[in-house]
Amino acid sequence: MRKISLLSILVILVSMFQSCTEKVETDLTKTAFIPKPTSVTASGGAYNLANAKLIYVQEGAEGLLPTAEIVAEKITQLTGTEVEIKTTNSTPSKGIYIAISDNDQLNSQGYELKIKKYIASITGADAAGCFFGAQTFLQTLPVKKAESPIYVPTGVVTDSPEYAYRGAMLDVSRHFFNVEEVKQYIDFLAMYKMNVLHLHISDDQGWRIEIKSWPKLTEIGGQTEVGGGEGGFYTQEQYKELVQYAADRQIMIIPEIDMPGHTNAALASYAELNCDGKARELYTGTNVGFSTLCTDKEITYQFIDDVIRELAAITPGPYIHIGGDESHVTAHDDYVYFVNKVQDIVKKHGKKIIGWDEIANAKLIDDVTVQFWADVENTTLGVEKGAQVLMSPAARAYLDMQYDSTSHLGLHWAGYIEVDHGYNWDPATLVEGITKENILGIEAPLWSETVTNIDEVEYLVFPRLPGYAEIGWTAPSERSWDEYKTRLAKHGKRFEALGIDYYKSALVPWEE
Ligand code: TNX
Repeated sequence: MRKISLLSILVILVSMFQSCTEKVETDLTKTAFIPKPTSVTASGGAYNLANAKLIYVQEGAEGLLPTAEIVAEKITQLTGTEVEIKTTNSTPSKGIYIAISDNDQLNSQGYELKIKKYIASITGADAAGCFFGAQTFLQTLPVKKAESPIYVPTGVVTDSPEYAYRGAMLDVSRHFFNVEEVKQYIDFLAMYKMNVLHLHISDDQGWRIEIKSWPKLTEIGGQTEVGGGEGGFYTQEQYKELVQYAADRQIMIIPEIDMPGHTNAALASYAELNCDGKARELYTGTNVGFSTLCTDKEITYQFIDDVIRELAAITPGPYIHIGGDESHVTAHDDYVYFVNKVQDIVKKHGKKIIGWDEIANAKLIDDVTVQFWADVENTTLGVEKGAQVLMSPAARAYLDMQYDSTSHLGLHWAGYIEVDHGYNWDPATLVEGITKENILGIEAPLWSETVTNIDEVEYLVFPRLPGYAEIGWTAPSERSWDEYKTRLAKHGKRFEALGIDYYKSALVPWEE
């Protein structure tokens, strides 16, 4: 008995000594935030995360509850203790507080994070701002479960994004990714304050969304993928589940039906969509530009009307992407006629249009966004016609480009994109004649010809994705590769803790 208590006293003494010798970080400006916030000031103290047993959410702002739940879950993972969520109509003095800000100086999607000794408060210009502020707070925490108390440096972060639209694309057609995998991809975007997931849900190799009025699209067109694997598709219920999961993380899903080219899966499912009335074979290769819908058949537009109607009904966001790229076997006039008609259909169903830069060759209705990927002429033509531009330059922002000639996944038709090359550009000055006023935002697409599962996706996405998130969020005057790479280096451990298989670029001074 006596011996045991002596031993326990010794254990207590040793652990006290250890915690005294562990340095508590009190300088908030040393935190490696990505994307880099507009302003960070330190106040030199420390907030003990043990105070975070309660998260208060402003009463009447129930839209903030998903943010509170995500923060609570993370804290529980790190501390092992349950975190309770409550609504309140007064500002608490202890815990975590999430509320819509009454500071009307905050820009849309902006927030203030104030960390004091007993309370961390996140006030956003809107629900999105609150979520982004919460992500900033989460980046102050250790990456793994800790045995000793967790301290967070005190101070204030004031922040808002450079561009309203910060996205990534996932091609689920060339290879299919299931609901769980797409949720993981959404989590990646959420960590870095990206707010758009563009889902490329139809292409030559696979049709991936249930359309109830055209069931063979998925019964036939969804049954394979590049390399001949079994493919797959989302039921409308599953798609809605993804939309909700994304919305809880302030991410909007933009679905893309690529047309008139990139449509072999549809042409294999319904013979009547082909000009010759003959169904095509399913395709599992990686060529592009060989398929086209029949632009002068009435049924083509009935088909599109049905698809867009069903898709618009389950897509709460304002946009539908109509593709329009690489329609090499559609005659120019037919292409223009087709894109004109499709714009009217999308508009009729209450959605705004995004299309790859080729669509600028058509007449553009109001409120169209042209996604620049390769052709400067097309894009400037789009701007002349009044379109906004979404910046996805293949040579800088394509997540499926290899890092260098040794990369075991990816393509290199637009060049190699090492981590610095992916980071070191400014959307507002990259293309002559396209300035910030024309730009809606930035998007990094991941085409999936060479990636078959989420681990392979991770290798191409990390560590480039945080860089694209920062380009979208942080003013160019505040960004430099030399400084960014030291922050990125500190995220390596974060990737590891999350089980992310990332590319350990030799250009980044990763921390051991
Ligand atoms: C070009 S980018 C494509 C895609 C391919 C991609 C591969 C664009 C609008 N079209 O069909 O998957 O290259 O990098």
